[in-house]
Amino acid sequence: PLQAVIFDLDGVIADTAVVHRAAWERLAREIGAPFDEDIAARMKGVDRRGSLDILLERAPRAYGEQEKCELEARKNGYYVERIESFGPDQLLPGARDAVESVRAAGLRIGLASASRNAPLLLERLGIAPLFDYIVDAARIERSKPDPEIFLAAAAGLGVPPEACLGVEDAAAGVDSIHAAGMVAIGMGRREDLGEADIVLPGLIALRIADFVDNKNG
Ligand code: B16
Ligand code: MG
Repeated sequence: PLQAVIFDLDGVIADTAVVHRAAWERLAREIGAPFDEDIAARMKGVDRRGSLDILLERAPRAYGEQEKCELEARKNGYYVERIESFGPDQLLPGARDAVESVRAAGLRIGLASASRNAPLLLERLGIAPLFDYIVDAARIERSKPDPEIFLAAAAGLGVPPEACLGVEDAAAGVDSIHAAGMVAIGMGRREDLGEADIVLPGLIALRIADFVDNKNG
């Protein structure tokens, strides 16, 4: 039976996927690297270095380790500048209700965000106390689609992976959930989330009761 729901943050709970994208696009312009829909889709849900490596695949020149760190810091500066002014208004529709309905159903709640800015963002959104366990992205070695982050969330909650449901907006995240042995709910468009077990337009459409075993039924 279902015991926990593990949420991704960017693009599921908060409207930050577009902010990450805009920051990468600005950096791409500055270094003369191409940026298109394909690159944006591949970057989604992938950690900072993984995203930078995708951006640099078609950059006009190669970058050394120290330069890569500088580019990451520059992109993060653009991102943080925007989320500093975020508040509860930047929660995606239905996000708070969805998380609270999971709690009301007696399930545990985890956060599996690759973002090192997740603690700041949760604070700004005013929902940090709703989570039983938040994975520390800085301690995750392998980016989504590797299962490490969702497995770490399940372990932190003290729940076996097969009793968890994962919620994601990115293809890499859906693959991470599946590799962890969990059921994947995708948020967004079916064509972006082909492998998801169920696709909903957003958390506003999540009815957690549909996923909880009904002992009387
Ligand atoms: P940061 P999620 C991911 O968060 C974002 O989807 C992805 O675009 C970003 O590159 C990654 O976090 C790292 O974020 O640079 O803030 O550490 O979707 O896993 O919540
Ligand atoms: Mg995401």
